[in-house]
Amino acid sequence: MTYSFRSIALASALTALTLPAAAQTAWDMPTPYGDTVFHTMNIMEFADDVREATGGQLDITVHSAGSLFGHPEIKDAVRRGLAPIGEILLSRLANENPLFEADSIPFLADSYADARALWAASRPAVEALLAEQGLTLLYAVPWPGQSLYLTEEVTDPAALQGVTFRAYNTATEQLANILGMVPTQVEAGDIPTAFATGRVAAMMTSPSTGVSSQAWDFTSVYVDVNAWLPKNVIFVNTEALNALPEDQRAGLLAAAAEAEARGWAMSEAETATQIATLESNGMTVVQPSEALSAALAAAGAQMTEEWLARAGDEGAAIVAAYEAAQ
Ligand code: PCA
Repeated sequence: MTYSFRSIALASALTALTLPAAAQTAWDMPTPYGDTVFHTMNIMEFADDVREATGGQLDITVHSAGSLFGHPEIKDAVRRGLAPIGEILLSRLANENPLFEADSIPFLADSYADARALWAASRPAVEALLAEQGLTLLYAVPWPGQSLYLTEEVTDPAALQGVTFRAYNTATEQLANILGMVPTQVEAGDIPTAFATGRVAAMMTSPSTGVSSQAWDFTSVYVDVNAWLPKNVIFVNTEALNALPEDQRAGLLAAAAEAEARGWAMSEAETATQIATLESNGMTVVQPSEALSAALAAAGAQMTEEWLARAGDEGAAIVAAYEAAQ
């Protein structure tokens, strides 16, 4: 039997019609922080990179500032598959396991080099704990060092007694309690309202969050304590990851590795510029007094000890690996 050119052309046209189109995937990505925050800007770039690497086949829509799920809901939303991918502050999971809050202990790792070494030492444990919940860690990026925002300069740590304090995880709550302050949990986006309504009068956060919340509107002194660099983590529902075609999965992982490197550089680069922005908006930038430094260092030592007691052998192994790398 011979085929005419016409029937061959027709047959291949029909084959083309019945071939499945390359699968396109649309992912919603809930994140906690606002659009002007460098973490969110980095994630937007990550989503662009993923689109580019996959020829538009994997299309991530970022829902910033807790607009799709609130910060406390994001991890479980991704675990349950309500959203395939998301971002949270890692230490918000401290109630599940103390290994998640190693990066929020004052002065355990208070430079970018130390933060990198601590992350290298703790990453395998964090990955394994998330994997148990059906989550795959994609990347982590630290905030700049955490410093103290006050309405007036404090040189004697006794002056902090009874001052209301905005906390964002259990570690900041513990620190406040040790210093005799009165902590209240407040999401980053609610900071201006919490100060304006008198719920809190002091906080410790990065210069990045100081700028994004316009801290000069409600505090006047930035005490450059630079005590720890807590990280945001970006993670994906493992089933959703495995359901991607191989090339899309590879594109996603490559973009994540790039976002991790870029995010650490962005964080480090904006530390000085954001402190300068606080200052140019009228805040006084001071170094901590000796007495305040000593009180904060003592609080850090106490929190390290208490964390080691909570985190057991695994915590001790992380600290040992971290110290060996320094
Ligand atoms: N900003 C976030 C977490 C740490 C930081 O620098 C916040 O204040 O909520």
